[in-house]
Amino acid sequence: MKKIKFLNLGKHPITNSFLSEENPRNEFFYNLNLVYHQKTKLISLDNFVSPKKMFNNKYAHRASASITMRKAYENLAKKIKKKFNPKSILEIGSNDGVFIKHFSKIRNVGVEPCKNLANITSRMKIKTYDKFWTMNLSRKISNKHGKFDVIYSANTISHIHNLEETFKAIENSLTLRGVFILEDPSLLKSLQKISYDQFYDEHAYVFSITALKNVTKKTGLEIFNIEELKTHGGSNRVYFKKVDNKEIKISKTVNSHLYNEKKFGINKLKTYQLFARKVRYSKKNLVKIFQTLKRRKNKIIGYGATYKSSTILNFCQINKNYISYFVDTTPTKAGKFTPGTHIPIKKYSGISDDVDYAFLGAWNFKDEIFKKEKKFRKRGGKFITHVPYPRII
Ligand code: JHZ
Repeated sequence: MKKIKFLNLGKHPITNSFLSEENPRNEFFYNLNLVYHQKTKLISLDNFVSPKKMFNNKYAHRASASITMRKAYENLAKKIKKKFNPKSILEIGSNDGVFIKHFSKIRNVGVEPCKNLANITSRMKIKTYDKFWTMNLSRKISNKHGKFDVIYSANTISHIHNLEETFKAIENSLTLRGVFILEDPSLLKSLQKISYDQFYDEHAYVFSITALKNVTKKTGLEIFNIEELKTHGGSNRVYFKKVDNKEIKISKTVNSHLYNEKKFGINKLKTYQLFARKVRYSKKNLVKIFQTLKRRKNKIIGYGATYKSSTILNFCQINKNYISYFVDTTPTKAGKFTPGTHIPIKKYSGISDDVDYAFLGAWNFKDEIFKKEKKFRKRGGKFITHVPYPRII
């Protein structure tokens, strides 16, 4: 299958490798290049990083770290119960249990290859397999627990390299009338917002509906509904059913998404070449903002040491010379250093009075953060963002 390179984002470290020492020896770097797959219209990284290097016993991200997400998962659990009334549910990438814990009254099983996270849900008495999702695991789980009425996976399928096996294994674990619900960042939204930070080692793919339709063709699954979400800067919640299940009707949302994507040019290489030009322009302007503020002796910190921001910092070479430190609410990131750029991360306890500007690493939580940081903004403190274009807000 032919793939065409359209953007070179340079050398990048493992985004999950928050460093215990400032200048470690032998930090691992790989080339972050984006490619367009001519046949399927998938957008992916050119070279995948080994899953074992990324998803390990020291996985830092906690899905429950923000109020926005905790509420979103609680509401979704209510919605799924009402709509599908499942007797069993499986979650692929169950992280710290923020979603699956709402299904304690039915058969609930988690799959989570990061052992430190799997231990959290195991302690909650949720049967959790600390393994990667494969056909073998799907068979093993089905033999032990039966098939599932709902399979849910947020921000995980885009991390798995072998898509055909992944979807076939999901099909294998679903009951006849079962539904699979996937949530992942939207390619269309990433292109529109020039949020190239959606591309990093873990995000092997950023999905369009067009590509998802193409790659699931031979897997026995088909899309029957799509919801647009604000989470993670713009995501799609995509509902799949078995092709043989004719009871569920295909909603108009499917064709309207395909139409909108086609209109935008998702199927055309030149759309990505234009995106690449916009990314390089965005970098130039973001660096200019940092340089100007630093020249004027402003104190700049980072707000939210996200995985996404790793792409920005490493691509734009924004390091300690520009950002004094990051603040982040995640306990496992506190006291560490950002991968590649080695900026210290402090445990969040408000923004200190000497800070003039804060770079919004967690721009996808802007509303939640602005609500929390009224005092900082009132005293003249400002945020720097690169989405949809570099500016001070
Ligand atoms: P957040 C991770 O990416 C990795 P990241 C992963 N690959 C993925 O796909 C997405 O999640 C879903 C902090 N924060 O969710 C908490 C504050 O400090 O955007 C988090 O460290 N204060 C699985 O890292 C980070 O920001 C706050 O007020 O890009 C947010 O990370 C808030 C709201 C957040 O995902």
